[in-house]
Amino acid sequence: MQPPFRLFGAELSPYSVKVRSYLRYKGIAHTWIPRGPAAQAEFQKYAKLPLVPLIVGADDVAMQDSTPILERLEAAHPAPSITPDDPRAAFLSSLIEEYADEWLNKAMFHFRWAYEADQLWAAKRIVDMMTEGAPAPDRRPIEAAVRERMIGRLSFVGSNSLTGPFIERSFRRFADLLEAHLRGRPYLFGHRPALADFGVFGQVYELLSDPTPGGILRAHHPHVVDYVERMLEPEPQGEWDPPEALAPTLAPLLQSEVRVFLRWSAANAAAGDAPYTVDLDGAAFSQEPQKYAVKSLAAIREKYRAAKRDDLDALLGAEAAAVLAG
Ligand SMILES: N[C@@H](CCC(=O)N[C@@H](CS)C(=O)NCC(=O)O)C(=O)O
Repeated sequence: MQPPFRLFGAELSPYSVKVRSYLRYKGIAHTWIPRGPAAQAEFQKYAKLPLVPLIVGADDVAMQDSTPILERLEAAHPAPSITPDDPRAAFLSSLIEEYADEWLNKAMFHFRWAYEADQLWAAKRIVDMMTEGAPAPDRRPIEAAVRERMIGRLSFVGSNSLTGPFIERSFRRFADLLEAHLRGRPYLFGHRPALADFGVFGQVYELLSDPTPGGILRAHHPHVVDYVERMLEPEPQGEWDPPEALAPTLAPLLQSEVRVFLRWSAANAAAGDAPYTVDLDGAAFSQEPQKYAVKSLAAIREKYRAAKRDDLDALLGAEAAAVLAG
């Protein structure tokens, strides 16, 4: 038997729990290694960037970045596939994963570090990871330092006093649309999880674990809460739904939230190195460019070129299709 993969991750990292759920779904043997001091030397030996998740195989080959990690593992472990049979659904699954990684993450990070109750809870959990359960003489200054450092990073995802209300409205709309879609099926594309589910799960798992967004979800989105539970240990429950069956509740999500995300992403890519402002349905959204999203937009545009057809564009709506066409 192959020795298991070693997955260095953090419970508070959406991209780490995304990869962990994927490995569980595939039945790929792995050891989850929390990124604390005990793992630091080994982490540094393999990591090219100081980021989790980091996964190391039996061959000692290390991979970082959750999307290519899933793509490469999927090539080596094709069954059960996380790619819907229908090529339109397969593209939409990649697009919704991109939306989750690059846009839903704004809501996740914003709620965690903009509200006092959420800041205190997240800083406590991070210090728990740093101290690995060992009694710390006085944790308070460490928690205060973590809190201050992370609040300072809000601007990296574009959260500020002007964009905050927009990010929150966008999250609530997304949660309402996801709730409606999941009333009819256990996973985004039917009765088995697709790439998009792993991306969405990672972010929503974190949102559910924080007091403010978790409170919103628990009060109004019972199907989303069940979905997060299900995605922790996903199991196939049947077949993919055809796009025609998905359309009544998936097209509204694509034509509202995913469209707004793509408009932002196009502006982010066009901005170069300078801070920019983009009009998002009447709201001025200002931030510093996010470099990773420029690369991932180029990758999703490439996939769109291969998948493009009229009945895909009808699901996406004209504006989203135009952004994807570049
Ligand atoms: N695009 C990367 C993003 C990875 C990432 O941003 N990881 C964060 C945690 S979610 C991180 O490690 N930040 C540095 C730190 O926590 O020390 C992926 O999909 O894996």
